[in-house]
Amino acid sequence: MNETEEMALKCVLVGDSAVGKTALLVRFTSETFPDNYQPTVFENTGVEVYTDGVQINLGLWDTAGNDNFRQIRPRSYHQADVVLICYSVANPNSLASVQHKWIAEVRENLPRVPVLVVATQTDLREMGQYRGNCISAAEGRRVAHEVHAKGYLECSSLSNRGVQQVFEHAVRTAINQARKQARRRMFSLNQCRVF
Ligand SMILES: Nc1nc2c(ncn2[C@@H]2O[C@H](COP(=O)(O)OP(=O)(O)OP(=O)(O)O)[C@@H](O)[C@H]2O)c(=O)[nH]1
Ligand SMILES: [Mg+2]
Repeated sequence: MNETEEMALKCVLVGDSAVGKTALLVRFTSETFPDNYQPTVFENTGVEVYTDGVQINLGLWDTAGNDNFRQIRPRSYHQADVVLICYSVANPNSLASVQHKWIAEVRENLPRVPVLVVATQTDLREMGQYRGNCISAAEGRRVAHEVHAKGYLECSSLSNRGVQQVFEHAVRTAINQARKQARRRMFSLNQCRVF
């Protein structure tokens, strides 16, 4: 990331198959919702966003939840600034995977990059066969805390709730991390001068 007037950030989405990573990206970038499920292999796109008057070129990297493509994922992690680990509130296995699979894989590839846990498909709490059996926000937040995520967000791409906030939060988190690192670099430079 370079911190000039125009900034470039890379955001990677991971999580189990069919939790709604692609739908989240499609909703955010094109204001539409893809009904049909087409498993992702590897995709990336970019959008321009503005945060606090700074223009940011936000690279969005979609990955495959399916483990047949796990060899490809490290390419997506390369030089990422923030990672969104997604799970579906209607799928308890996908939340278990956040704890038992995704955080380990992300940390192996990106030991210090901030992670956000993102709950998807929250509309299913209110309608359909999963109504009444979905994972609560409190449970999701507990897991986010356990994996030392920098934040926890909820969204529904279908009903377009919380989508914008996910990416706003991702951008702010990445910027904060970059500023912290810059301060640390400055501090160690000053120490070099003192000793
Ligand atoms: N009800 C509901 N369904 C959703 C939502 N988001 C995605 N879906 C549906 O869930 C299915 C899977 O969505 P995808 O976005 O393709 O899932 P994915 O996580 O990208 O899956 P992989 O590419 O295999 O890793 C599709 O049929 C979507 O229409 C949502 O917010 N609410
Ligand atoms: Mg996908």
